Amino acid sequence: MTDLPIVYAPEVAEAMKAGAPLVALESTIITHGMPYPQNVETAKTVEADVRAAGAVPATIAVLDGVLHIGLTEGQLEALGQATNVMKVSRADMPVCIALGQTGATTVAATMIAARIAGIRVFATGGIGGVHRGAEETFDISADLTELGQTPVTVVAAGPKAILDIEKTLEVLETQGVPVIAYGQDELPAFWSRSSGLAAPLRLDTAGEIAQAMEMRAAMGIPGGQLVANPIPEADEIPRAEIMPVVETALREAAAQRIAAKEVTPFLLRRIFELTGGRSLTANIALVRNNARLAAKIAAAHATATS
Ligand code: PSU
Repeated sequence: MTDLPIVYAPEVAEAMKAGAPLVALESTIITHGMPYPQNVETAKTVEADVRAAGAVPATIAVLDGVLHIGLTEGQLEALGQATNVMKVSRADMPVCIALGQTGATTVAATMIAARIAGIRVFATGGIGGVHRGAEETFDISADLTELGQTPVTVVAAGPKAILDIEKTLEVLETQGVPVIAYGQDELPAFWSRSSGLAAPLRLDTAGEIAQAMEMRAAMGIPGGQLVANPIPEADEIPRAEIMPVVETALREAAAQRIAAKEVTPFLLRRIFELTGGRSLTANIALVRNNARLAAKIAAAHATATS
């Protein structure tokens, strides 16, 4: 049998032994979601937010063929500046590890790694979903099917507004994934608190979200939960402002025939340029907000199961 090369950061290993709350964090947002140096600064700040909220952060990445659960500051810094890092999902993470390569984990890959490590809660910015025009391209993120099969609660700020949000909700429903808006009825849409669509479920406390996760496990239902946490009001870009920018970026992506894994990084980069950096400020604020909520959910879960 081939063993999985896996390394736990000391802080993570200690928390696991003590049954302390842990929050998984992904690395694609560092390598493909934000420019340097804001990517590394944000990764460090988000880890500090998790600690301040009483949990231990575990940023996940594949470094030279080893799955890391928790990164040192030096590793974060190196990853944030590295070029030609793979963006790995369910399909390519085993290949990346087998060949000794370096890969940043998407939501799907981070969920798999969190499951292996026994981490139940994970914070990110926004999940991948059904891209516009998917009826032609079949471009549907593997994040959605992962949520249907891997038992991790993912805290995001809702589907990115670059997606077809209605179709994303449909696929999540088919996959049996509870989509839970936190503290409001409407589904948030990443940079905006509003999407124009009602969320399938609403919960108002971290404790309730942890209870729902535990009940799912008790019933033997596979899969995770998606928590859609609205961006703080002070940081949001209202829908009316962001949507025309999104449309422009989408038109450019189509004209340049950007496809598959390149679509999301291309759109995030163009929206950053078109908003004069405002989309990045919002992105950083929403990730931090998600990290804080994830830490509270992890703490409630640790208390309930200790
Ligand atoms: N959240 C962000 N920025 C990102 C992502 C999430 O704020 O870049 C990444 C996640 O890793 C997610 C990926 O899995 O975008 C979606 O990519 P795709 O649409 O190719 O599945």
